[in-house]
Amino acid sequence: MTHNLSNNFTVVSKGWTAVLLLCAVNFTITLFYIILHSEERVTFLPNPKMSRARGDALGVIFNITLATVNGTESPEIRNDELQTCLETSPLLMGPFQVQFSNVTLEMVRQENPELQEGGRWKPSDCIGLQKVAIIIPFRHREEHLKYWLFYLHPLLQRQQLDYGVYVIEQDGETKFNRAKLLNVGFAEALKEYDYDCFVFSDVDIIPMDDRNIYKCFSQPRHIAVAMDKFGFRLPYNQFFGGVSALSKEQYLKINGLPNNYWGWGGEDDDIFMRLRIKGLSLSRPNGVTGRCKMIRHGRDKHNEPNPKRFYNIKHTRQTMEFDGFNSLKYQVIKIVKDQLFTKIIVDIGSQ
Ligand code: UDH
Ligand code: MN
Repeated sequence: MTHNLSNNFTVVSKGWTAVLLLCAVNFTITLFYIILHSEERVTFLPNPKMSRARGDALGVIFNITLATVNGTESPEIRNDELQTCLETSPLLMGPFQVQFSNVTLEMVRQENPELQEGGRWKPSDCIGLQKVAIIIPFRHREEHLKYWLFYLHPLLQRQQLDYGVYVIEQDGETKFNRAKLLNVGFAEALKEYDYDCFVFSDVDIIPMDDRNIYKCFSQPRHIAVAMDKFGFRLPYNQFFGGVSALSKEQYLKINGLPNNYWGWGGEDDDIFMRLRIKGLSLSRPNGVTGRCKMIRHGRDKHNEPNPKRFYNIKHTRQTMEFDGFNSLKYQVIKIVKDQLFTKIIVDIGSQ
């Protein structure tokens, strides 16, 4: 009898130990799940510093969320642990006011302390969806450049792009050649970083909605589709001017941009022809998201309308094979690294 009792006791006690062990395993698994899950949420949340600097509603929401998830600040996340940013950035605000007054370069530098030298930036809490080089053709437009930098740096950061800003300045006073400068920008930016997308932007065009993403799409992207100077609509259906984006592959497929458009006009239509000839089509934002402002200006010296542009556009099919990236020649005079941009001063010759 005594023997039986002690036997029963051992059986019962073994049962309890097993139950306790199961509880412990269950608890550990749950704990692991909670830790993993909370890290995922932290990774996808917006960059706190950036939102706070802007003082926008998102920043406030973010701080509260972060505090509940983590108790304190986001921990340093190592680069090899980063996940790709969300397809749609959670930092986008939609439409915003654009006006041209009271901006200095120093102000823009102070407002963008996270920029790496040369106007480079990438998200710190996720991997940017694309590596984008923004190429700006430039000469004597310092006044416009500061507004561009003032609006575009915060916008590109809200879009969570891994980007760099390249200002390609034509040296001397020969006839301006926008498309050739853009070709130089493509070549020079690629020497610095493995960019996979190139946004070609006039210095005087500012988007009015950050949902108009400065990145590349499966088809060449026209970005400045609703400019104020054209009554917020396309001037004509084939228009590819102002701001547009080509992936590295799309650019190379059309042998880059023409080098033979000296003076104003026609080069954007030539690019459109190149795309059409190579069987590419256009991708565009809608007319609301695609609103842009152009800073009002007169005609520049040494950029008079190019009388040859109509003749050139008619012959793109033939000329594009030997005039473009494969025939590009230029001489870099100087490279200036500013906090806000990389300026490349270049001799592109003359007509
Ligand atoms: N650009 C310069 N310097 C120049 C010429 C052109 O930086 O001397 C660049 C700049 O990025 C500019 C872009 O080339 O945004 C395109 O040139 P643009 O702004 O002159 O072209 P747009 O079509 O102007 O805007 C046409 C002339 C406007 C005359 C209007 C008179 N009412
Ligand atoms: Mn302009």
